[in-house]
Amino acid sequence: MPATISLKIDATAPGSSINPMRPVTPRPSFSVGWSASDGAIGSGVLSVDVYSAADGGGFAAWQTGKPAAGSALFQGAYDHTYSFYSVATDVAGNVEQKTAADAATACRREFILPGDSTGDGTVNILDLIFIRDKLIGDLLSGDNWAADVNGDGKINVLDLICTRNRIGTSLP
Ligand SMILES: [Ca+2]
Ligand SMILES: [Ca+2]
Ligand SMILES: [Ca+2]
Repeated sequence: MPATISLKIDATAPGSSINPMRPVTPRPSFSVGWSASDGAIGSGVLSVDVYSAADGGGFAAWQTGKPAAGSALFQGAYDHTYSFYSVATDVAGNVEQKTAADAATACRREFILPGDSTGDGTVNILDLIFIRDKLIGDLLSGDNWAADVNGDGKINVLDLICTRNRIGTSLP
C-alpha cells in the first residue's frame, strides 16, 4: 500500500480589527482592544501587531506580538486624535495587509455622559469618590475639570449633588 502524505497549505492572510471606539474619549489614557481570526480552515492566528497614529500622522507600531484577542492601555494627551489599526499574522506566515485606520478617537475634556466624572460610561459611586477626592483641587490641573459636573467653575458639594441625582444612568 503506497504511503500518502496529506498537506494542507494556508495561503490566505488572517483578518483583524480594532474594537469600536467612541468618537470622543474624556481621558488621555484609554483602553484599545483588538481581535483577529484566520477563518475556520486557516492555520490560526500567530500574533497581532497594533499600530497607532496621532492627529492624522504616520502609523507606528504600538503593540507587537500580541495574542489574537486582547487590549492595552493607550497613553495619549488631551486635544489630540488617535487612530489605530491591527495587523494579524497566521501560523503559516501570511500577514494581513492594512494601511487605513480601523478606529479613531479624540481625547477631549468633555462630558460624554453628564455626571460621569470618571469617563467609564456609567454614573455610580466611583464618580462621587472622584469628586470627593478633587474637592480642594484646581480645575485646570490634570483631569480635575471632570469634577465640575455642573460647570460653574468650582468643585464643591453641588457637584456631588448633581452626580448623586444621576446615579444609575449609563451610555447605551
Ligand atoms: Ca491563513
Ligand atoms: Ca463613571
Ligand atoms: Ca461645580
